[in-house]
Amino acid sequence: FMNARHWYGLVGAPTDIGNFGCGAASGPAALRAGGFLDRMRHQGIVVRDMGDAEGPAEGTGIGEHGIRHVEATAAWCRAVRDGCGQVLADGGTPLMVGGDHSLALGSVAAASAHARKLGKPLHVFWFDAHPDFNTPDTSPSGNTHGMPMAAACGMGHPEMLDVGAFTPLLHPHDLTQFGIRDVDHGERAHLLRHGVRFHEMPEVRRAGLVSLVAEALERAERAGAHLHVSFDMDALDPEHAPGVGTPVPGGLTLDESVAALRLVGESGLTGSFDLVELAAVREAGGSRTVQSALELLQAFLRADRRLFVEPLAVRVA
Ligand code: EXY
Ligand code: MN
Ligand code: MN
Ligand code: MN
Repeated sequence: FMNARHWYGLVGAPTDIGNFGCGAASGPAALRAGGFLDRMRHQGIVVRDMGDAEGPAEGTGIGEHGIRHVEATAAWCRAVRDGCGQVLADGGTPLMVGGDHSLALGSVAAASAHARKLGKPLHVFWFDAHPDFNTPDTSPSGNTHGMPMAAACGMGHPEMLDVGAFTPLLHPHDLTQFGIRDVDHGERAHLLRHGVRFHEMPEVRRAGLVSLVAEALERAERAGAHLHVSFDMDALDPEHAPGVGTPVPGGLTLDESVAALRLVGESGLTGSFDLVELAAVREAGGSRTVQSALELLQAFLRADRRLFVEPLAVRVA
């Protein structure tokens, strides 16, 4: 018998095109150097290194639309879309490692196309200090890493809306955000108008991260959704992840985030996963941020129910 074990495909995206110069391009190499693949293999978890997506070394600056490097961002997102799409087509779970958060537009495009093929709705869990729900007219910076979720919901520059084979990629009611603590004025208007569930830190402190995640998992379960999880390292408090492009105090602890990702894993609902904004080069001294990233990924992978539901043994003729 050949038992096809569930497997994961690491898709690196070594770019900070969405927050140029923040250092997030070092993320994939830093995670590999931190021993991620060996550490998983020693625990019997199959993670195949699919290599790195490729894209432009730099962009063309701010256009008349007020977005920085929009064409280059879209090119990187298409490369990430194809890399993650290949893993999904081959029956694996993509682990996209960034790189800045604009790249999640690519991994979400792959997840949305796959969900549509399976006849499932797409649900997204977004762990982040930021909603990343800006459009060109509400963005204070013009940086595309603050825009991917607005684009996924069909709002933004045509170049970004064209990353997917269709738009919108996601219904805003199926987007749940955790750890939010830095929302721009116009962005908040978008979130409220479109009915996005964004759990800000005061609510997370009151209700508890795990219970909010459990509620969202119930919704995803009821909907029979393909769940895409996108973890921005700046969701963590800077104490646990100093090496990020846009740190914001008062974030999630590593422990509660590990507990939340363990619960997500146990649901067996996760079809694709991002870990982004790992700007390890920005961190003076040790590798606190890389260690946090390793712990988060390990918590999810060790708990992932898909690993334990042994697929039907395939009789090898
Ligand atoms: N909301 C601010 C902006 O749009 O420029 C900051 C965005 C930070 C985005 C990081 C990836 O989460
Ligand atoms: Mn983000
Ligand atoms: Mn963020
Ligand atoms: Mn709805």
